[in-house]
Amino acid sequence: MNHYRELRRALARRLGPRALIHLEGGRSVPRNFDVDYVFRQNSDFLYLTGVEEPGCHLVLEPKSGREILFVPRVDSHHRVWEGHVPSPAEAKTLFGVDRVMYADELKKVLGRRAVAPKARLRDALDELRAIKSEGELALMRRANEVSGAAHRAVMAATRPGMREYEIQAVFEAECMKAGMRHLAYPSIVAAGVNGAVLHYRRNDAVLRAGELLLIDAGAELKGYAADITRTFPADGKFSRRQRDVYQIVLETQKDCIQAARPGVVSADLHVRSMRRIAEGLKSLGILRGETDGLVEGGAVRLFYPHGLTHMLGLDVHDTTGGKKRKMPNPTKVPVRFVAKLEPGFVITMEPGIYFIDALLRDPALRRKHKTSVDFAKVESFLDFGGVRIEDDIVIRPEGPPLNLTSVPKEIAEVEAACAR
Ligand SMILES: [Mn+2]
Repeated sequence: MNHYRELRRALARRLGPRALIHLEGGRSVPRNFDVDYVFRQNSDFLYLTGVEEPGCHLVLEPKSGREILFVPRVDSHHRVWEGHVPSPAEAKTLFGVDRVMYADELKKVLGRRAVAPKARLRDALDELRAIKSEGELALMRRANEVSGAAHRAVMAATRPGMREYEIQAVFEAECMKAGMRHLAYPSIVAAGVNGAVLHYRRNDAVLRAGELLLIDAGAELKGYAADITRTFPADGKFSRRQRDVYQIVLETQKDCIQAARPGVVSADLHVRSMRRIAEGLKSLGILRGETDGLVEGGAVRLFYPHGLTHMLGLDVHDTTGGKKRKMPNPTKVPVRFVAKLEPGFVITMEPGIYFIDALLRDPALRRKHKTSVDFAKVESFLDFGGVRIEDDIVIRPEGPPLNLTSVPKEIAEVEAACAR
């Protein structure tokens, strides 16, 4: 309760005493006749209230310190079908807001008074949401613990012959059993070559012996996301080739995690990861030439085409921190998330190596990178799929970040977690 009140006060302070803040929560969206999509509250509304019910509003009046939560007025028909909905009196204790009214009274309260322009409110929220409070970190730590346990359960339960969705069911059942009924994003459960499809969503193929399984999945708690990826062998033992590629990704990830400190620019970390991966692929004989050229010329991107990191919070790709934090990309590689890391940022660390048919068989790309890439060697990897390892970390004022994710990732640990 207190943590939400503190966040509301911080927003009020930021917008000044003359502002009148009105925030509308999410509304139910119909899926088809009499059926709504599973409701997920608007992230800003969750940030300020923790209220997970649809149809609510929040009004803050910084000058008087007044806070009013508006809840929908429901009739007896609604109660018959949907059950009890908290009354204003109940909502007051439930959500720790001084005053609760019905949503149909909103107009009466706002009258003709001007509310803070949307862009100003947006920016203030983005600035605040970038730095996680202790209360938020506690929720994120818990979402990560439960998701981590679910990843370990998946390693223990997976066998060749299972469908990807059966493995998905293991993950999601573990989260639900621990009380987390919502996922932070649709689970990616990708066997073999599907691991090279970055946003794979079909999850219906059979996992075969000798293949890797890549699972990118996380639960959310009060809206706060965990975003974790692990890649492990279907039969519990890495092959020589799988081990070689995996080790490059793992070393890259560990190196970038320890380098994530306040003041470091996220884009520089991305370049750091590209260099590590370029060197690893050189050691496998897949890439050749100067590392700088491989990074700046784009050859590495054929095998590692996504970002190293993104902000994490109430959105799985969370706000990048508002206008004040915008800065030019200091590197020569295109990257979407460019920010100086600050204490209290929660970010992911997720390098990967993939053998993506659509890129590696593209004639124009083959011509462009023919001196940097041994395409004959690449052919023998087109059945490989991909490896990604992703943890969630908190930037601390000093020293290395706090890693929220505790799931086996060293080769020996992964094999032990997969032991039959
Ligand atoms: Mn991620």
